[in-house]
Amino acid sequence: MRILHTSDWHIGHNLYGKSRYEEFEAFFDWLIDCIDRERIEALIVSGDIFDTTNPSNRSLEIYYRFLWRLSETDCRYAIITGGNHDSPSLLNAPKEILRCMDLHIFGAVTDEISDHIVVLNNAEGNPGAVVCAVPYLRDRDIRRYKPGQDAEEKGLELIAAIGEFYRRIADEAEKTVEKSGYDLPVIATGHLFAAGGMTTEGDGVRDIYVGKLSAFSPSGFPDTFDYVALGHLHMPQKSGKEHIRYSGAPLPIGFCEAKRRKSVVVADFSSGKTPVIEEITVPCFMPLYSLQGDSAEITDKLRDLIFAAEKCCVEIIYVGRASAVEVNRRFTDMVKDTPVDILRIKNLQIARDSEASCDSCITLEDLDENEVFRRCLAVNDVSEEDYGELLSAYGEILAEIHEGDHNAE
Ligand SMILES: [Mn+2]
Repeated sequence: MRILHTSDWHIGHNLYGKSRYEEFEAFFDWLIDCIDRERIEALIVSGDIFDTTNPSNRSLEIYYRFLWRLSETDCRYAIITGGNHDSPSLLNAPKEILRCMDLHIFGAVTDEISDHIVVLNNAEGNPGAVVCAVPYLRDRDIRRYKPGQDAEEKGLELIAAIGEFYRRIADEAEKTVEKSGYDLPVIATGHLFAAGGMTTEGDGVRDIYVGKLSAFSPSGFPDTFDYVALGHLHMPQKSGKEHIRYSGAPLPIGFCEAKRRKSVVVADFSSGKTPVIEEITVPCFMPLYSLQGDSAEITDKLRDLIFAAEKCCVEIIYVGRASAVEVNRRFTDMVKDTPVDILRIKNLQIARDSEASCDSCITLEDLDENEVFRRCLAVNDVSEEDYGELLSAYGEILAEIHEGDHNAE
């Protein structure tokens, strides 16, 4: 059984307002080719299918077109699980019809743990592997509300509940293996932040645990699992052990990821329960460049890019004394009618000066919602002692906004 593991597609993501539909289409063309070439028999997608809980119709079209094309390949199964960016009810809406094509959707956890077990048959029609399909586990799905708990207690309880869920599903998988009469490999999925995971600033990974002190330890995954296909972190990485992995996002989610290699993972179980694991590099469909320097340096770099005549997106970090208006005009005039698209110009000098004097030159784009709230606390003379409670309450509100399944009814 050959399995391809990917996650964090974030279909519909835009980069500073620039839509990326062509990149998504190019990625799915490549993925279909890759699935053919690698003779993949099952596809696992570990959450964050869409970038928002309310994706555009174009995003939906790209997703369904991909699923249809997948059904035309020799890949017999897809296991698609929800992430913290997804609307569970949106993913689940076409669940029944997709199941007819052996495309199995898990928007959120259900009360019945056996619903989350999928037996994959091999080419001969015999059981070949068992998948424990676990989507992003929301606090309200797996933990009972108790009044009066602080953020840390809630966080620790949530982590314990996640561990308990994996233990229960591992037991269920073992029963399924026993019933099958074969010595089957067990594969689990997850969309969570495993302790020790790597992120970079600006890579679009949104905090999911309100109590920041806790993260799920990869040693909490039962030994029953022969492979754990994780999503949530956008950099490809192992989590403690060889067989517990984040595939990472296939497209860079921000300029900070411009030079990072993107990949998907192939896990091959043809020689037994220990998989042979291989990372396959995803090509870059739209080069991103972050150019930093004074006017002359940036002008040179832009000239090189224009000369190369390759479609690309650029972020400019300008260090110098010229006014923002002048800088913007100079560089946007330069790239006019060329394949170079400037998405963002940041004036580092003005930003530095303003930190020392006034805030008027920092735009909202430079701050995330947590930073805005911290500034609001400071302006309102809230004492630092009260920050903790207020920040965690604010975190809960943000989680409700980001993760609320607003069209569920
Ligand atoms: Mn993600």
